[in-house]
Amino acid sequence: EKVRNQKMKKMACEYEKFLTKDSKSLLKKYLTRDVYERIKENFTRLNGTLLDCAQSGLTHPESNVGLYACDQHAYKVFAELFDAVISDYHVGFCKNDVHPPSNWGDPAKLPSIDPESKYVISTRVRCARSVCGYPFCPLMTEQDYLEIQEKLKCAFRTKQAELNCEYYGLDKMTEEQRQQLVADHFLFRNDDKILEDANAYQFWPKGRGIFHNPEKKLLAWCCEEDHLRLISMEKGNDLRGVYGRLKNAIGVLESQVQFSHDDRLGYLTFCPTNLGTTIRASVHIKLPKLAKDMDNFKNIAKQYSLQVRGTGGEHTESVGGVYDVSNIRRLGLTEFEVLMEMSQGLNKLIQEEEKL
Ligand code: ADP
Ligand code: CIR
Repeated sequence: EKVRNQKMKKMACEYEKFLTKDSKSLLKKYLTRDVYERIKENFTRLNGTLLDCAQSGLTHPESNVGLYACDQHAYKVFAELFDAVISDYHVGFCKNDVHPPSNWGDPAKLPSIDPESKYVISTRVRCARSVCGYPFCPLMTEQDYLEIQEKLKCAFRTKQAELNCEYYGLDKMTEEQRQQLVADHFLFRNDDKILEDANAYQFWPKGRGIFHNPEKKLLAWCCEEDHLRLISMEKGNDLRGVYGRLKNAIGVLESQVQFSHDDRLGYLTFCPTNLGTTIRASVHIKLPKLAKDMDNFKNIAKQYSLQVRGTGGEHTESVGGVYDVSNIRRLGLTEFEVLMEMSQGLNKLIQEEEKL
């Protein structure tokens, strides 16, 4: 209780400072004085406070969202704030809406993207899962990190034939190996200030690592932002193949590990932007004409429910004119619908490039 009270005091202080800062974040937009007063003393079963959810956003007014769930219960305990942020980000998903049941559909029925193979360099689809019974990073103990790593290693070992992935712990890797994996876009880093201040890097590199198959087309991140990120990626534009591989692999893992799921919000994740299907389907793409006016590029992308990121992912710049374009919405539609939205939007975006 003492720690909790200290956190509430710190929150009060940081909130007053935050009010004087300029920010376009969703935290700024929805943590109004009224909302703050109503939820400031709430806490989760694990004593997670509003500070544990908002710390990063308060420290970084440049955040897009600025809010994280410290554990699964935070979505209910601070619902007034989370629901507002969620319905703004996942356009159209309102307070009383319910995420549909999982439906990965038939990958072969997806439209092809960039049919003439003129623009797309590589294709990636990822999803996230949280292991049942554990909080998210800010409240995880060192023991939690190690246990989750063990559970995932065990699942991959049992299903070696289907998944065909080896585990490479961050603590066992040489610096050269690590850098190469990052440069090739396979591995995460720990230099994102926004995540650091969300308390996502505690006990680093304990419990962190990557699973991948020999071709590095199926990969899994252990205890990065979420307990598990499962990734399917390859050079080229074969979205059907990439998505199909992810569909099969997550099915196998779900037979081995129990993942946190909510009747209304779908699969639960640390960041509210990842709820629901948790799917981000992206391409690395060069659209040189659109990229000449970045504000316009981002606006057009947004009209097709697409987000533009830099080459190294979130909060990075573009290198050599390569952008990461992916779906914005993950909640309130099925997995298959997410992929349809992304592929149709991308084809429209390519048409816009060709008009210029
Ligand atoms: P996520 O939230 O999906 O993990 P990030 O924005 O943190 O996304 O990116 C993670 C990594 O994946 C980065 O190294 C990024 O460059 C890489 N990446 C994303 N999309 C693609 C793609 N289509 N092809 C190759 N690499 C990609
Ligand atoms: C932020 O607020 O900027 C980070 N917490 C990431 C939010 C999700 N990413 C995104 O919309 N680009």
